[in-house]
Amino acid sequence: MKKLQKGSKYEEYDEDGDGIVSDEELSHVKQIKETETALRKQVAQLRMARYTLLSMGVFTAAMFFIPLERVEALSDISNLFYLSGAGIVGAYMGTTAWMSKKG
Ligand SMILES: [Ca+2]
Repeated sequence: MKKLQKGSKYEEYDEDGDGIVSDEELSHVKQIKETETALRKQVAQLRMARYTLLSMGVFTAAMFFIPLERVEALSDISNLFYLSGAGIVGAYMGTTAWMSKKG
């Protein structure tokens, strides 16, 4: 009987922990990898949406401490900032809702 090397990275595919990676368990590998990739992507998107929301909050709070003439000079940029930030967060929420509905 063939064995995996000690500390093999494929050990995690032994799902029932009997020390044997069976054909059936190997056939799950692709599915597991796909799920892991999807999960990583989801986490990255969640992080992006979170940081966007956070930076919008910080930006808004910072506005209170910036002299009025600077706020006015920056208004074009800040408008764009809010619109694109809301776009990112909205797209995240939309796709998340759509994906979870799709299953
Ligand atoms: Ca097994």
